[in-house]
Amino acid sequence: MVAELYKAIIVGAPSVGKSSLVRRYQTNEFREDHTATVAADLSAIAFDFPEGKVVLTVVDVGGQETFAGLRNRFYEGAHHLIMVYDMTNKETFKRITPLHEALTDKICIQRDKFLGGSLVANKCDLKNEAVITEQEGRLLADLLQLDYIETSARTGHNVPEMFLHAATESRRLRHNI
Ligand SMILES: Nc1nc2c(ncn2[C@@H]2O[C@H](COP(=O)(O)OP(=O)(O)OP(=O)(O)O)[C@@H](O)[C@H]2O)c(=O)[nH]1
Ligand SMILES: [Mg+2]
Repeated sequence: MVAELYKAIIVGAPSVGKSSLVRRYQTNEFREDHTATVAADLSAIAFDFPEGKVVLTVVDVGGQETFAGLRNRFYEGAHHLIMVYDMTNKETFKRITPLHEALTDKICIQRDKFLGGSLVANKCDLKNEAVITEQEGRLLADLLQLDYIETSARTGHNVPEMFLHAATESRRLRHNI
């Protein structure tokens, strides 16, 4: 059976843990060091839904790149938007709204609907150091019409759920279900 193909983009300020989330999902590893993603990294994640196979291409856009130039084409044709901040770093949270504004101008809008997306509060293993509360996160998610999820690339908490959600929501958008 032919797989359905979808594209998700994962964006946010530098060092929030975008690449770590992808790595945790793909290889079940975690690295303490930070190597800035240059331009963007692509990965493909396959899912078996009862209705058939789904392949989600994940475009992990380097944080520097995201804010340096929105002229690039990484965003085009995306079905799902994953916006990540670091719950221990207020600056990364503040950058979500302007980034969302810039992206909604840029990303495909189907049938006058914005694409679905998630607001990801990463580094929840450091919850005792968090400066953004769950309430603040949920409020912003509601405002931007994103689904709120707390994750940790370090422990793996909610990481499979986050990518499964992206695939499920992408299907929903296409099939109008
Ligand atoms: N404690 C903790 N640290 C994390 C977590 N996720 C990532 N990190 C750390 O945060 C740093 C940045 O992680 P990256 O995944 O490289 O961040 P990024 O968002 O891809 O950064 P850019 O590619 O520069 O945009 C690294 O030192 C990681 O070890 C997490 O869930 N918990
Ligand atoms: Mg990266």
